Amino acid sequence: MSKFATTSRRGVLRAGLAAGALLPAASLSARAQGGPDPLITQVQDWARYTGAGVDETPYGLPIRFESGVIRRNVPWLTADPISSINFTPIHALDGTITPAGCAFERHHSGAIELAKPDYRLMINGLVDSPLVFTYADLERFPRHSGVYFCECAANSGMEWAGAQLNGSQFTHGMIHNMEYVGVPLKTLLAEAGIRPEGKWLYVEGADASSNGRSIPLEKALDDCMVAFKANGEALRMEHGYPARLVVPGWEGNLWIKWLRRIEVTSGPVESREETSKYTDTLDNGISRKWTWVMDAKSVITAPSPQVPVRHGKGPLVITGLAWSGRGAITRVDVSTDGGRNWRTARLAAPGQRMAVTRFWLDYHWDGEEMLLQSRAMDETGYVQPTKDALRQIRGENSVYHNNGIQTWWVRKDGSAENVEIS
Ligand SMILES: Nc1nc2c(c(=O)[nH]1)N[C@H]1C(S)=C(S)[C@@H](COP(=O)(O)O)O[C@H]1N2
Ligand SMILES: [Mo]
Repeated sequence: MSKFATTSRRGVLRAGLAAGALLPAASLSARAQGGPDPLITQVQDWARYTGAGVDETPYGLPIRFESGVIRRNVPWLTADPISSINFTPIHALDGTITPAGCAFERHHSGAIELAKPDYRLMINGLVDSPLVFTYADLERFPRHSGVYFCECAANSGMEWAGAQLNGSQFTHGMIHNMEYVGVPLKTLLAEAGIRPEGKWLYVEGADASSNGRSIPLEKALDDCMVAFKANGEALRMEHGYPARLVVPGWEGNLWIKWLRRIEVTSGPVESREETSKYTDTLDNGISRKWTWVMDAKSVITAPSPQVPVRHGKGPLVITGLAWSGRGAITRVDVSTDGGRNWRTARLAAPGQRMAVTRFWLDYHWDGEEMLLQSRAMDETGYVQPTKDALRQIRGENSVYHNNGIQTWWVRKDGSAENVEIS
């Protein structure tokens, strides 16, 4: 109804001003299109009528024109959506924070609905006093906040044998970056009191898979957190509502969702998730375990296969994401010729440790083909390797921890494809 209400005075005024202010641009566009642009010369419906009332969207979704910016999966990748993965549309985002509604999900036995009153967190094992916390208990401890990336160790795992999936969403979208609020794990552990023999934790979730993992005590006492808010609001069900473990810089599999139990142990449990899975089989057939840290990595999100260049030569913004589990990204270089020459990109907000960093390269495109690559460096001096260099160490039997340099081939018509150069 409100759409057909009488024009408000403010609406008319705003339309009048806008038309006046945009006149120089209107004459430009008239020249380009061979006629006056009605978007400039005529009052549009959105200025003629009032818009939606405040109560029509009590909790909003993106405007319908952005309905393609969604998590997507690769159907052939897993046998069943209950134990599967979908991908963050990183190609369509900018800045660094991942909106929760399109942040990738990975679960081993489905996402569970666990209400706050039913939530319990147990700490047992080598502690002075075994404890059980309710959700309300957790809220009474001093809180901590931090922005961290969570990357599944299998991110880019399909690319070991060569270029596979056409889009940064699919090659690099098993990552999200959110602002968490929660209680430092060390606070809760201190409450229980760790006995001297306690050197490791075994952490598990309330879901059927439990996703149990061993974490060395040193990391737990350093920067781990039991988080209950992400990007200001309660965690989404699929991300572990009402509480999950945040393990900054370490592989996503350790970020236990629906966290239900923390056992202090003297040694690692060697559970399924850290033996048969999440180990890295090397060229000689021997599997390396405890590859916890996510090494520095980057990807150009646009242009990329899902984001072709839609204009001719001239100004072109090349942008992407970089991150390192060892600290802050200090530099990102971009190549347009497959790694022969490099230019240093601009970092939007440098210095954010274990969080995603946005980079932009303000480029002048000559309209010729490009082989686009980005190369990240972190505060430890580590430089993101080429895929060839990585394969020399790791062989081709790996799945996890593929942080090799990605190449997009941009053709003269602006379309882009996932390729590898050697
Ligand atoms: N309880 C539980 N925690 C879990 C999982 C799970 O299946 N169950 N999956 C793990 C894996 S493999 C990853 S990569 C991350 C994914 O977190 P997300 O779903 O918020 O993206 O959660 C981890 N924590
Ligand atoms: Mo994962």
